[in-house]
This record gives sequence, structure tokens and C-alpha cells, in this order.
Amino acid sequence: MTETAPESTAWWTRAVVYQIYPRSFADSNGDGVGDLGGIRSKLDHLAELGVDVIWLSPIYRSPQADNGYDISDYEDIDPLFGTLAEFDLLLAEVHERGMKLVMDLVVNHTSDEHPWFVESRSSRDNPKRDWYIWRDGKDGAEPNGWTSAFSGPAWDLDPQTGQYYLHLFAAKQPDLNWQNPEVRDAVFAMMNRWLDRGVDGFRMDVINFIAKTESELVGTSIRPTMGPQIHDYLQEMHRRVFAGRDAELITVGEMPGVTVDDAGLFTGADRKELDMVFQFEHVGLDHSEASKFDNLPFDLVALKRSLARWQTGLASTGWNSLYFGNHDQPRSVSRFGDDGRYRYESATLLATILHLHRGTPYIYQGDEIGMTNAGFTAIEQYEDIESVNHYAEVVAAGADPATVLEQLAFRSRDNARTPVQWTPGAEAGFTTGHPWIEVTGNADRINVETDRAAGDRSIFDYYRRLIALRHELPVVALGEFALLEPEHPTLYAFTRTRGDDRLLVVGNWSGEPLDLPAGVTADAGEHLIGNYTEWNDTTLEPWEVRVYRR
Ligand code: TEU
Repeated sequence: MTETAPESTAWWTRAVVYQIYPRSFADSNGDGVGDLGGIRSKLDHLAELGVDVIWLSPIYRSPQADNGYDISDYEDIDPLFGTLAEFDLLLAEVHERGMKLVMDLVVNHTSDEHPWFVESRSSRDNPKRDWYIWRDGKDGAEPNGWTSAFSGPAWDLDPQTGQYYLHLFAAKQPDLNWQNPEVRDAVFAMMNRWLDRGVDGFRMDVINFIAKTESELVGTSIRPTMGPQIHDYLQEMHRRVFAGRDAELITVGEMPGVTVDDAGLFTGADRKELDMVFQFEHVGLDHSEASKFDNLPFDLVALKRSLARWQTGLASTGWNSLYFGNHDQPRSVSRFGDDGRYRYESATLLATILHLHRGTPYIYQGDEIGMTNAGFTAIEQYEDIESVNHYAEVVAAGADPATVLEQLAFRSRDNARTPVQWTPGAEAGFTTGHPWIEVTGNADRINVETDRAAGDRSIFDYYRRLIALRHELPVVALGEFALLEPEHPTLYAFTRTRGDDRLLVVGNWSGEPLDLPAGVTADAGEHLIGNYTEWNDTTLEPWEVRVYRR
């Protein structure tokens, strides 16, 4: 964050973030679950890749109903992952390598096992009653029609006190009441303690959900609308947590449903709210409004239109995060590319297009070696609460199980949650024990060891060069964006311009050769990076991408 300096000098415009999903990254003690020791053992992998920031998905104490996004103690590390002492070691080792460490901040909700909620539910007059959102039922049913992101109503009746509590996610994730100043005090104090400990910022889980009003329809879900107090809450957070020490920190708001205009407000330089948003528009185009499991054909023109709107909309104020995948999305090479014959080419094309946009790129663990979807075919293979609940709900309502399994195979969050494939050996070198979720069947071919030995077909090496470009060339970080050939169904072409410096990116988003429209590469300049070793200026080979600079 920058308090007084113009936005363009902020260090995170030149930074690349790497997301670790700790339970699937590396296991050091053989219990089958990734842990802090595993992360420490792989820090050189990340330093060699050249990333600037590591974001850890939650490692706090948690019953793990939603893999740590249900927190029962914000001030301690879950024994599954390690201890606070080991966390301090990890933080020191990250800093020694010149990288920063960002924590996941999950404060829209806690676990129902958090002492705050245990107290809150104990009686109607408990001092913490109003820390959560309690309502009377209406005509013997839920207070309103709001639905949970993980199937069913967003309200649960607590028999002990006869009222309903709100949970926008699982019943084990009750929503905190941010209107209560005591809740804000407690959250801000906790954040300050983590910053005092030395962490470098926060990725804030569904942070736009903390202010709730009326209803809106989101797909088949009826959700609260983002209330206007959201900006007050974030500005108060800035004043009470970040002010005075924000220049070295990074703050990222994960915000499902946020628009470009909202993002300009959340991240405008003078607004003192957040550094950047994590938005969802471009990953919502290939499924229907009605359900994220209802897959639509991929449409490159729509994707380009969406990403270009964000580039233009935040050109003069605000900042965006760039991603094609994370722990909630399918693997990007399986979803947008070709995870078979052209896996190397399409993985590197996706990386090039993403990293050459304006914004801060996020690499999700395993993407740097082109890991693919899990290939699960039976419901027993799935662990994710969203996938398991969805299957149970729609099959009970009469859906054909085989069809639902096909949808999950494409869409389930577990596709991104299988263990990172380190070696061709047993359990992909992830654990010496039995992994908590199955290793993807292609680990003998797709793994870090094999990829790094692949010479000019190493995806890791390609990412390394892309990251270095962002560090070296201001035009990559800050250049103005212009989309070319917006209606072309398979060509992704754009320029980035800063002063006399101009980059041209041309990518063939298909498995067929493509003749470049006349003039696109005229006066393109020198070849900067690309995923083929030989090229000509008039055609692109399958999934070929190329960047020129003049
Ligand atoms: O996700 C928020 C979110 O809205 C989605 O990405 C969500 O998981 C998915 O769309 C459901 O269809 C965040 C976390 O990233 C996710 O892992 C958590 O499950 C969720 O919040 C609750 O904390």
C-alpha cells in the first residue's frame, strides 16, 4: 500500500504472488496432509521461480469443515500444519530469501467451534449474542430465502435458544456481525498482532460480504446485497490496522460479484481501503447464471471482452489481481487450454497472456508445472464440502449421478486441491504416508522434477522468465493496455504501451494453426519471449504465443 506516493510506484505493481494451499503443497511428517515443514522444505523452489509474495491459504486452528476457511482460533496454528514457533521460522526463512508472506484473513465468518460463537449461541442474553446474526423464524421457517453457497438455506435453527443464525457458507461457518463495533475491535486487534509478528499483509476472504442488506439473486442463490457500510468498514480497518505501516504491505480483497466500478472505489489510490481486488467476472463466463456446475462452451471473445473491460476500467485508478486458477477453480490448463497434446504450449500461452496484462499476477501452486484436473470418476474420491453437498442435493432431487459426476470432473474445487506433484515417485513425492486426497493419475509424467529437466519445454523455466520480465520492464507492470482484433474467435492479441516502449502479445488460443490478420505484426520489433523455438511473423502454430517489443 502507498499512503502518499502515486500508485505507479507501489512495489506490488511489479510483484508476482504465489498461492500455497498448505494441505496439498508438501507433507513433512508423513500424516498425508501438507504442513509448514513441507513449505519450508520447498522455499528454494519458490525463490528460484522468482515470486515476490507467498499467500498461504488458512493455517489457523480449525475443525477443517471447509479446509481451514472455518477458523476456531485466529491466534494459533492448527496442529495439522505445525506450531507458532514453526510459523516464525517459516516467516524468517521467507524473508531471508527476499520474499514476503501474506496470510488469509477469513473474517466474514468463524467456525461454529470458535469460542465467540460458542458463547454467542449459549443464550439470548449472552454478551456475545450480537457478535453473530441471529433472527427469529418467520411462519415456522427461515427468516428469509437467503441460500448458502454450499447448498440449502443460509439459516440454521439453533434449538437451544430457538433462533436462526446466518451462514452464507456451511452451517459450521456462522457469519460475524460487522455492525457490532466489538466485532470490529476484536478483528482489528487480531490483524495488528499478525502484522506485529511480521507478516506482510492479508488476502481477505469474501471481504465484500461483511456488509449485508436486502436480497439479490446470484445464480440460483439468493444472497444479501453488499451494503454501503462496506467502504466505512474497510476505511476503518485501514486507519486502525494499516495506517503508518502500509507501504511495505499488500492487501487483497477477494470479492465475488464485484463490478469494475466497485473495484475502482475499493482500490482507488486516495481511498485508503485496499491495494487490489480479486474479482470473478472472467471465471464466471463458462457456466450458466443458474449454477456453477452447469457448464457452457468456452467463448474466447467473451473472455477477452471481460478482461479488457477491467483493464480499461482500472487504467487511471485502482488495481486488479490477475488469475486463471486458484483453490476454488478447476486447473487452468484443463479448463482453458489443452491438457493433452498441447499441455506445454497451452500452459505457457495462458501464463504469457495473464502475466502480460496490467495487474498483479497470482500463480496457483502446481500451475508452474502445468498440473491438470484430477480426473476423478466416483463421488467417494471427492473431499470438498461444496462438491459433496452439491452431489447429494441434486441427486436426491432426481439428477442423473453420471451427469453430475461429469460436471464435477470439470468444475469441482478438488481439481485444484490434489497434492502438488514433486517427483515421479510414490504419491508424487508429496508424502511418505497416505495423502488426504488422491494424487492425480498423471504424476509419473507431470511433476516438478521432470518439468525442470525438460530444457526448453520446461513450464517452470518459462514462468521464471515471465516473472523476470515483470521485474525488469516497467511497461509490463504499468503499460497502457489495448485489445486488438476483439472479435477474432481464437486470436488473443493486445499491446502494452508506456512512452516509446511498446509490447505486442499475440496468442493462438486453439489447436489449429492461425494466419495472423494482415498488419498485426507490422513494425512489431524484436521477439521478447514465446513458446516455440522457431517462428515466422505471419502464422501462429497451435497454442503458440509470442511477445514482441519495440
Ligand atoms: O471463496 C469465496 C467464493 O465465493 C468462492 O470462490 C466459493 O468458494 C465458490 O464460488 C463456491 O461456489 C472463499 C474461499 O476462497 C473458499 O475456499 C471458501 O470456501 C469460501 O470463501 C468460504 O470461506
